[in-house]
Amino acid sequence: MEPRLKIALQKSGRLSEQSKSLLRECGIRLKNGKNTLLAPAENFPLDILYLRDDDIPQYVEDGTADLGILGENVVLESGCRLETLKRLGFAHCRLSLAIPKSEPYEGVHQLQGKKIATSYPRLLQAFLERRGLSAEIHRISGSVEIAPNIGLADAICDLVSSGSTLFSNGLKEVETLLHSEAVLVKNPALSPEKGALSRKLLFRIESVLRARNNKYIVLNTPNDRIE
Ligand code: PRT
Ligand code: ZN
Repeated sequence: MEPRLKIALQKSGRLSEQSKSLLRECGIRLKNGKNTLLAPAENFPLDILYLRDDDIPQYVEDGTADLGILGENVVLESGCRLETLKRLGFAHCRLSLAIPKSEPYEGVHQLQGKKIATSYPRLLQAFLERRGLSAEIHRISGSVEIAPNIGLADAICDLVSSGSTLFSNGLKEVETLLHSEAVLVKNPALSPEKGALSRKLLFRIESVLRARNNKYIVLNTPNDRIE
């Protein structure tokens, strides 16, 4: 039987549409199986596994999926051993510490011994340790930004893109731990056949990204500079 690759994508969320468009731009026809967990592509030996993004690192590490597309923030927080093949240029965000706007900020030492709410306890812990600090980390899975207002925490560590969520909750960004974007990851121990297929897919993805990038440069070059 011909080998097939299995790629894990986020089922529904911020990464879903762009992950699927990237594969479509690679010339891969995806079926519109809305409620299926596993859907075969029609013209490439690829099966799509639709998961919650948090589950993707584990599935790829243990080989249930060969590849995955997810935020680098989730890869790093998971601690799973995965190989990052490519940064994909979408879903840019940063993981930042924020405190109430009304408080003065004099430096990271100010967070020593404070209560910090986050969905990224490992990355936060590592950041604090690198600075010789310790804090009371409260792991919460959603609506982290309301924690200071309800007295649950002195600070938060959360993903930020436009900054409007922090702003509307009366918070200000004071430290950036990580800049993240969507990445393509791979199980480090694929069979030679699957390794060859994944190189073929990566080659197509790289061509799509290069073409997108060129288009971007042309669109942003003043007309009198285009030969
Ligand atoms: O259901 P599932 O578990 O699969 O999805 P999820 O709810 O855990 O993740 P989802 O879909 O919200 O995000 C998926 C990935 O998108 C994240 O892991 C990041 O890699 C990336 N990403 C990019 C973001 C953001 N930008 C982002 N702004 N993820 C979350 N946010 C949230 C942030 O947590 C905060 O609540 O948006 C809010 C801040 O946005 P601004 O624009 O107000 O600053
Ligand atoms: Zn998630």
